Amino acid sequence: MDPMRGSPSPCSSRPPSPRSPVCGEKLSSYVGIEAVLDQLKIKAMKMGFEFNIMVVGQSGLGKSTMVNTLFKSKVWKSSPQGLGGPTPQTLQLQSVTHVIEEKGVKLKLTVTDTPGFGDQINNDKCWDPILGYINEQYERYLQEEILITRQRHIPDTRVHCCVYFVPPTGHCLRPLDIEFLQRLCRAVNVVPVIARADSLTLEEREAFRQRIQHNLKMHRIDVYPQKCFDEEINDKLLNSKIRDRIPFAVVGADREHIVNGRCVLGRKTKWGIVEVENIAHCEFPLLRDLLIRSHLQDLKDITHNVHYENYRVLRLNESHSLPRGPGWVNLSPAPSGCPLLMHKPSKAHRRVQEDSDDD
Ligand SMILES: Nc1nc2c(ncn2[C@@H]2O[C@H](COP(=O)(O)OP(=O)(O)OP(=O)(O)O)[C@@H](O)[C@H]2O)c(=O)[nH]1
Ligand SMILES: [Mg+2]
Repeated sequence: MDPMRGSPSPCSSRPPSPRSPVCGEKLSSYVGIEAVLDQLKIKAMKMGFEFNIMVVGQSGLGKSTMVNTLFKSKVWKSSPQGLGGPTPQTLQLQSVTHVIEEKGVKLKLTVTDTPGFGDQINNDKCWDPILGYINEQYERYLQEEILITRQRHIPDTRVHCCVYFVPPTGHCLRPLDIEFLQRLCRAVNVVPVIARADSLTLEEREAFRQRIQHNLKMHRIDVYPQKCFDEEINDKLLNSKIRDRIPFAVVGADREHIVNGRCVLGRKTKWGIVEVENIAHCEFPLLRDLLIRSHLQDLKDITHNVHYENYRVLRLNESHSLPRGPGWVNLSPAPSGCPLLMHKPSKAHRRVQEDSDDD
């Protein structure tokens, strides 16, 4: 037991016995239900957490640099091997996984880097490989889930959040971004960011942000955190503050510099250093806090209860006409190269799923 917090030590494998009633507390009225929180905490700490992020955007916007920034930034202090030197162009989808441990809590963080799109003469269907990958992970999970003897813990490679890089043109969203985002938002949680924000002045950033927000609204692109999933007043307050700041204006860097005796991640320019973790310089800390500190579990819940659920329903409906036999759980192959178009889920739909999960 941790004497300071009155909670069980994370190393203890058994939940603590319920607290003895304090003097004056009625013996008969105390059951010890609160101990369930400790039980959940111990279980969660033993299992650890899995979280998968994907970065998407046009070539050269700093996606690979951002992956390195995430891993090198101060919360994790873990430097993947092979970093240093110029970042090569990404030519295929690749994932980097690190297990990060803080105060006894383990997080298996996977970031999937994708090749830039949009530099072909014909950018038709340039979203196919990315949507194909997202659906492939849903399919994997589904195939495991429908097995008669399924694993107790299904490895989760589903993309919980897709960070979409908008080029810092200072104008508005391009038709290609609009088309891509419309498709992406139906399949996954999307957090748009203004890439290479150091190329815009503070006024330009703000005006660009507002124009992008307007574009998103006009084209009904429902980025994360989606308004329809705010469940209570506190969610609403917090999320509406986040919605006002989205897209975050981010800067990526994987080099460390000494500023006033401190070692900081940043981009060295002739006139000074742009510090990526300094909120006065860019909004990378807001992005990181949203992803890890405040909304990690919510991103996972929406992925499971909404996006994956849509995929599952569609796939099971598709296979409904299959004859039932000994192998009836086998689904027909997922349509390749043609990501499923999904309807916007209702809040009620998500609730129903959550209820059934609780059961
Ligand atoms: N000014 C500025 N340059 C950046 C930023 N982030 C990355 N860069 C630079 O932009 C160049 C391209 O960065 P990458 O991270 O390779 O870009 P990418 O989006 O992964 O490119 P592809 O792999 O081709 O899709 C590199 O020289 C980076 O150092 C940023 O926030 N600001
Ligand atoms: Mg790259």
